[in-house]
Amino acid sequence: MRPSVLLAALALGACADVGVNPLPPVETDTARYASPPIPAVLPVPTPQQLAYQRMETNAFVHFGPNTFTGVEWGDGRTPPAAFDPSSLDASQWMAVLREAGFAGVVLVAKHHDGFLLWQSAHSDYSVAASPWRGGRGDLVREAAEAARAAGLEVGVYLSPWDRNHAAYGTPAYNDYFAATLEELVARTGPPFEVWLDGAYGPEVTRAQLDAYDWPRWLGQIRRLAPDAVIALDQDVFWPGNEDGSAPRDNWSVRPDFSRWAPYECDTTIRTRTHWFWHPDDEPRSLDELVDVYFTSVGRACTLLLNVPPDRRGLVADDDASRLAEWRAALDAIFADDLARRTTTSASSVRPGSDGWGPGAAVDGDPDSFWSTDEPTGWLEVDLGEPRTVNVVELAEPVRYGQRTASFRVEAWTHTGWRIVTRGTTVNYRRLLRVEPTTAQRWRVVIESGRGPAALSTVGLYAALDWADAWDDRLD
Ligand code: FUL
Repeated sequence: MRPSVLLAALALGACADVGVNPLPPVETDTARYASPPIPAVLPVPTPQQLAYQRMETNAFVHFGPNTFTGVEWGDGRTPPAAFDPSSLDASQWMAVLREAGFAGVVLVAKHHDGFLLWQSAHSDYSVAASPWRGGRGDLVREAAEAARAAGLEVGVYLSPWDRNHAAYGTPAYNDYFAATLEELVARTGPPFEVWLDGAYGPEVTRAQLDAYDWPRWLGQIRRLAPDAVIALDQDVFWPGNEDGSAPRDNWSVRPDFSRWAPYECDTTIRTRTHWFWHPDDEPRSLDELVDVYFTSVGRACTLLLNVPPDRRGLVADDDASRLAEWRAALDAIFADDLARRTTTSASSVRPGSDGWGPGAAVDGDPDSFWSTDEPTGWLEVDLGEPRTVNVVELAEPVRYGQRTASFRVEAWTHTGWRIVTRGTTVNYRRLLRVEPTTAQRWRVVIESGRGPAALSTVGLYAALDWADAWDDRLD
């Protein structure tokens, strides 16, 4: 991680909180969350945060003058003539992204070089000055329309650090930034996410950073896009790396438990440090990208995977085929949940749970859940016959707060219950890669937690083709 990025995160008032105190004070608010009847443990997600977490995988699109000059951080002096994709087709991007299973796409509308990918009334440094489409193209509008037509939600990235704008670092820049935000949202329609990147280079002074009018910009986003989550470190948080990896012990809360704070794992499909397309880069291996899924989505972190279009203005063929392989691999891994609608039993069931017993954890409905009256308990799944399993999926109903602090997964053998794996947090979703284990009866034991134990999902999968590859990556 670049120190500038960390400093910027600190400047925003919230750096990554890896390894939060696992047994925090418990506050409950039964009255506000009485239906269905389980006491909420605070904090709970906002509806926007919950909707965002349910998206699970989104794509990031970095494209601009840097694509053509081969740099990552343009200095803001690249002539607009450099921006000249030969056959740009945003609907091709969106078809690839949709096929790959992404729920949304975050468009980089202005990177640090200050070049605007839309027709703006407030700057000449934009697509309007480029040869692309004779200077009449509006990439933000076009990409947003193509995304929505493909069924993808749209988010926007607008860099506060601007290496082109003459007023950068002065109060006048705040007006410019606010005006461009307004234009941007008018073009994209309501975004699901607004990404205000905190990065800046060594030439930036403290006084320039202090001149940013965060309260104004954030207030403006809340007004223009009330359903959006704001990154970084406002509604969704950066986990402290760009590898696509969240901590195994992942509490989606601020360290003082004052509010809900889910992670977003941003990483890139090509060479790790490259967000823009470069001719010599290759897509990361399928193995690595499957790993990314388990270390992000599998640890309750929404994945934001960057897929940068090439100089033609198309998603490169090798990226498109790697994404298709990735989707196929994930579909195959999760094709058959062996636990779905099997026989279940539990240590106890919370009275008045709307009829939701342990079966609610294997019904495929993320909104129904098993719960007890105690912070500990177990839920057993009987598969009817011995099956070999190497992926375990758990989830808890985080709508009512995050509770599990430690758990273990066990399989019944002729000598009794054998521990297959153990962990700390379950959170929104937990995927555990375990040694292939053959058993008919499986159980999840919640060993400790905040408030009554609850599980909305227990899933068991046989992804045995991957067993060798995962040998050194087991949970
Ligand atoms: C960083 C930026 O500096 C990179 O260029 C990229 O946009 C990444 C997603 O965020 O802070």
